[in-house]
Amino acid sequence: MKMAAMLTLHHLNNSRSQRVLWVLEELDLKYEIRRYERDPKTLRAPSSLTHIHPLGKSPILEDARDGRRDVLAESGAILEYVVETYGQGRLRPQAGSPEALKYRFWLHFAEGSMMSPILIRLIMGQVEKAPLPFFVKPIAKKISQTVQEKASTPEIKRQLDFVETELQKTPWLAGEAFTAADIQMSFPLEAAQARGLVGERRAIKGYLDQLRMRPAYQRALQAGGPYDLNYG
Ligand SMILES: N[C@@H](CCC(=O)N[C@@H](CS)C(=O)NCC(=O)O)C(=O)O
Repeated sequence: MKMAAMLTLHHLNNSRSQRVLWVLEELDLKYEIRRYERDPKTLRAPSSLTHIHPLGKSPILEDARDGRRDVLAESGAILEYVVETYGQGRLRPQAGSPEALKYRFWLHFAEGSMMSPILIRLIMGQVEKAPLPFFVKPIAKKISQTVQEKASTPEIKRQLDFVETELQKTPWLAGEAFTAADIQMSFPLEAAQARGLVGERRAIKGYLDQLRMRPAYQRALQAGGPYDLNYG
């Protein structure tokens, strides 16, 4: 049975907020969605989000319970909170186990390390496509390529190779059981795949297929609306 309504997700289209929807669906929690649309030109979130949290980024989760109202930002922190508060032991390994160490690692790695080179690549791609005077374009392209060669491409490769090796050992990132760390890692991995970066890494490809087959993943997609991974 769903719990009493107390959770409100401030959801931006095409965003990391999709993962919060997914964890809420996995746990069969009742929640409300407030929708926000990116500016079609700048892709930025509307300023109304800053009224909910000063950073103005999505996801933001509000939880009103026991006479208090908490406003949470940062997807990894939100997932951890939801699982700890409402999971009743689901979606996380037993505290103190080796799996719990892995769980924590992947929860942090997704945003703390893996998204950075992907975002550098995205931004550099935008620099190359920007409407610039024709004589500046080759310079912009050169800068973009140099930054990518030095800062993002080798890093993305190293990270994906690492994920691939880990997924050859166990079906899920924290071990034998699916956890919220898999939800958190789905975004950088799907973003990498959408950019053709996963290549022939079979363990990652199979893993992503498994993630997408989960009914809660699909319900979250229906609830969240359009989901295009070519956004930051
Ligand atoms: N590390 C943060 C990133 C939050 C973030 O950058 N969200 C993006 C959407 S994926 C956003 O709100 N972008 C719109 C903007 O910056 O105006 C998290 O995982 O929650």
